[in-house]
Amino acid sequence: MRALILITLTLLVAACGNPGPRRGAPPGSMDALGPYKAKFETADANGDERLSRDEVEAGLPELLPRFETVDTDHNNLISSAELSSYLEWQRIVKAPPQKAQRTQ
Ligand SMILES: [Ca+2]
Ligand SMILES: [Ca+2]
Repeated sequence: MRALILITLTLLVAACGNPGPRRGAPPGSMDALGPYKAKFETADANGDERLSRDEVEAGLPELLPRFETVDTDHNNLISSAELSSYLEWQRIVKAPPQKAQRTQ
């Protein structure tokens, strides 16, 4: 009986308590923005967690030439998810290629 209770408790803990493997910040999380988080929040003048073209021009002008690229759903607003996806993509593109050769 005691073993049955233990097994039941173990299964319950496994079912409820295991959040699965962590993959960093969830998509759209402000944490994924890294150093851009503060810039995004500062540029977001009306606090709707999205940047209009005017807000980008005033607060993140370096992003303005890439506005259409970052605004993937073309709603003329850049969400934190769109910006973090863009930054992640930039990080991958700019990463130096892995060298397969070994030094002896
Ligand atoms: Ca805004
Ligand atoms: Ca958008």
